[in-house]
Amino acid sequence: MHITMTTDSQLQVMAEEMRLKTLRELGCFGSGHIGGAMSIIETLAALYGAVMRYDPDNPGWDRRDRLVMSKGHAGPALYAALSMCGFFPEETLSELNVPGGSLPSHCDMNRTPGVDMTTGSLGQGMSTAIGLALGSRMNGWDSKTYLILGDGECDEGQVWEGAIFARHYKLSNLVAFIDRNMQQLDGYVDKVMDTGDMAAKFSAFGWSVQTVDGHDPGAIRDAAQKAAENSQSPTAIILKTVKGYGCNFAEGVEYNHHMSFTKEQMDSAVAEVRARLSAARAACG
Ligand SMILES: Cc1ncc(C[n+]2csc(CCOP(=O)(O)OP(=O)(O)O)c2C)c(N)n1
Repeated sequence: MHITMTTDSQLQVMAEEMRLKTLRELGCFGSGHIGGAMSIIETLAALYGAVMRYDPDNPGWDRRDRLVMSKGHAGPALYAALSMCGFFPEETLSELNVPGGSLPSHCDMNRTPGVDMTTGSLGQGMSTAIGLALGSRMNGWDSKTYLILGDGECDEGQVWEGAIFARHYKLSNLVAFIDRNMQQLDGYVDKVMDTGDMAAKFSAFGWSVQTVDGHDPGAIRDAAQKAAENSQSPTAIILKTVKGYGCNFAEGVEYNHHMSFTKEQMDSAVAEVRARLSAARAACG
């Protein structure tokens, strides 16, 4: 079971709704990981709107597809997606970071319905996603595991150890998205640690590689569907993204990883996204 968004423009509407909910969620808390949440919205819309198999009434269904948000600080974007898919009521989004609540800053599978893996220590999501993919295969399930990595996160050696492992075991049911927004916590990726040509690197590690516009949910859906046809190797999908995309006080700002903001700034960002949402709805006809 999943929401089936058949057209590109429907997926675009879903993405803008998700962006709006994520901003409101962060707005309730007053600060947060805006940059990396905004850059991954269209991927979540494509996955939850048109690609993944899941059942919100049975989040632990063993034959579901799994998502590992390895850049766990983007939890708020995932929570918006999960609420839109019916895993919990939308009102819960106002409880981001509330002590003892179900929506912690970073993803926690023991606290949030629909979160498939606990994350936050960068690099580890590659290993846990591999475990999920291998486990699915050993159980004879046709489930897929989708992994979301940050490009700064790819500084972690664990990512590349996992890349070797996944290729060796031909984990074609594993698809890794790399959020190539070229920024990380303390600045631009090429200044902090230049990771070079990410597509060439994954290709050299034996993965099938695609590169797509990470703000085009239809292109991301198509790339995921193409990956599903590959039975020989894991797939890496490099997402060309902009950190803070669509949030007017974050986009284009060097230090937009974790931000505080005024009510006026957030109101202005929300108003702009509302306008984008109206335009996307109008494009749907
Ligand atoms: C092992 C580890 N080292 C350092 C950190 C601190 N940290 C949190 S987010 C971040 C930068 C992540 O950048 P990137 O992966 O590019 O994420 P994005 O820009 O997409 O948000 C760092 C260094 C961490 N969470 N885990």
